[in-house]
Amino acid sequence: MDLGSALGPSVLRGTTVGAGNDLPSCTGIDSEEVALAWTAPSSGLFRISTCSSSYNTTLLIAASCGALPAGTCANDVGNCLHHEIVDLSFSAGERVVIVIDGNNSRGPFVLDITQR
Ligand SMILES: [Ca+2]
Ligand SMILES: [Ca+2]
Repeated sequence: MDLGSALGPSVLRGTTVGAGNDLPSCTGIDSEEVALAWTAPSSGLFRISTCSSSYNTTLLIAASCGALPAGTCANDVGNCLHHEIVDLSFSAGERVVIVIDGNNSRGPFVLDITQR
């Protein structure tokens, strides 16, 4: 799925249940995941968060699908229990892949992408 340059809290709600386990989780024990493309609308610092999700998420942000599993990996990062809060700088028009995976866990997720 391509999110375009969408921004905001709850930019995408979904579930990893039934999404298939096609990509390795960057930490812990692997689970089903959802992979998204996103393009930075402007240059600057952005916060990518699964803080409002309902299971033990992991986040992997990579330059492309071909680059996986290399990328910025987060599990229980950002003082949000088992969810993730990651701040990254992007250039305007930079396209990245966001993988919402789980640490031996799957369920409903809420993805927030906000500019800092
Ligand atoms: Ca996975
Ligand atoms: Ca986690």
